Amino acid sequence: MLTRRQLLRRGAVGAGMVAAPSALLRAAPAAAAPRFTKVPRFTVPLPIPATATAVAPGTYHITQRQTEQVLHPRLGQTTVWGYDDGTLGPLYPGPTIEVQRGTPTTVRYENRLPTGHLLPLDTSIVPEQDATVRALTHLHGGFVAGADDGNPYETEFEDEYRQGDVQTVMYPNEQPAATLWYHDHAVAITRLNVYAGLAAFYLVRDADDTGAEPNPIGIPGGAYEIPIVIQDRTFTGDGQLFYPGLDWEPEFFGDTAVVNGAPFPFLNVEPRKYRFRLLNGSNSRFYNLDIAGGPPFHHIGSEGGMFDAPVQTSRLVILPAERADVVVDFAGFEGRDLVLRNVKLPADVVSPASPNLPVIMLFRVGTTVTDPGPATIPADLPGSLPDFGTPARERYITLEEVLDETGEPIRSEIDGLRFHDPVNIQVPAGDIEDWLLINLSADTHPIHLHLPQFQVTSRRPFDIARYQAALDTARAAGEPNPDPAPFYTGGPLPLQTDDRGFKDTVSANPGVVTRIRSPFDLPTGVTGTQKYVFHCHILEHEDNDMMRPYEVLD
Ligand SMILES: [Cu+2]
Repeated sequence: MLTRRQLLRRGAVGAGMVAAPSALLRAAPAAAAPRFTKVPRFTVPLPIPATATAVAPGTYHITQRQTEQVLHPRLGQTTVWGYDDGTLGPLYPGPTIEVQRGTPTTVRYENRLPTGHLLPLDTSIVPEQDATVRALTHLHGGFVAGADDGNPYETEFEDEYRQGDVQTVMYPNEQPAATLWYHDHAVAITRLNVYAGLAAFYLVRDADDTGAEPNPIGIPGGAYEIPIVIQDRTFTGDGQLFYPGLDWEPEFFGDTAVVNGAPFPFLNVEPRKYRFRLLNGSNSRFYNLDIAGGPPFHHIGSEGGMFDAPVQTSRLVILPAERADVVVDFAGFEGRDLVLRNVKLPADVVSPASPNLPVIMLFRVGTTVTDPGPATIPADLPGSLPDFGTPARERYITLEEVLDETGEPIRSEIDGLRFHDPVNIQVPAGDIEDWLLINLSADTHPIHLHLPQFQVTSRRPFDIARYQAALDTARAAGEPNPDPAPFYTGGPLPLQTDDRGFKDTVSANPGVVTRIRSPFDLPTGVTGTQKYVFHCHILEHEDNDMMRPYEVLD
């Protein structure tokens, strides 16, 4: 008999079809409505995320609340969870926090969510089987102290934020201008909290990357700079968010592309250059974006900020939590409708995604230009090629999927350990380390480190079976993970285009050792042991043990 996973891999059924019937019954109205709503394409405009209003210079009060929002007229009012800055009400996606490099931000996050979850919750993977809604906000990509990071190792579960609780954090904003995002990170329910809507942009600006037009870099700005978060969702027959349950699913893939909160939107553009700050905010889905018959992407930056120079590409692979800063020039495409597609992934990037989601949104190119903007794509950008020098040490880190006796995934692990197992990685502050991500599973995992922006230095294929055998022997003897060097089956693979920049999330492909070189500096004035996590950013994996603590020792 085929397992659920095999069915998914064969594409025989969509994610929705494997849902526990109980969740469907609970979500469906008494009258026989269709199970799922198919939302028509390109009928609503792309929303531009609102900008958060500070309560005082550098100070924000953000409240998590449940609300109803019209994502698309076909859906009616959809219940979502949003971030409320106190002036605009709760929003999905949340309001963008925009800051200046060098000026710290204080944020007070207050949980005013219901105590019961909006979505089916598998309590079997939650500490103490506690079904109470918790919130915990993480600044993804932020260079911050452990206590301000919003990670579930620091909070040790019992200190996560229940209804009425307040999380207060300070973000120093010492880092280069970059596209960061804040999103929920409560242990074992992150996938549900983010799916319900708790995600928003956080943009760090500096004297070059002002966001205005013109600017010293010569890139588009003002109304021509647009943050775009791509997510996938499935909607029930009555227009509500559908999430399969009640059992943990190894991945979630929706049938509807939701961009800045709108299903399959269109964006009217002028025939000129735009800057799009792309974020994959999906739970599990990877995208390989292209603009069918349209202009290429000029890739200008990744998670850590700007590249040293743009890279032109017609395809852009973006995994959960990755960001791609791109310039797209619509000149010469006057009057055209251009579809942003999601095409087949490159062979080395492996995902069990089903159903496919081939269409994301539409660019409707007008015929007139209000303001011509930059005449050319700049040849030089203010970033640099990462070059961290000689590492103090190497760590061999295994990525593994745990299967039950029928071959069905029951959880994922790092180093053969679960999240709550004792910490095994402690890095002296200021050290540079190479982490070798040894992917023994069948799928690609986007691995995210809290704290640093790192460099991808190599990707090399290795023999999974032989390494696994050596690993089993080592584990039986209580020894650490073996060095993968004797198990390589070839030389370094070509790096991916986004490996050029500073990264906080990297695709670790199956059968490949992905070597990242990372500095473990702490922000100015931060002393003492700092607690962080690193994890797979497939949220279903992260929630079910593909996350580990690590410490920076000062
Ligand atoms: Cu994963």
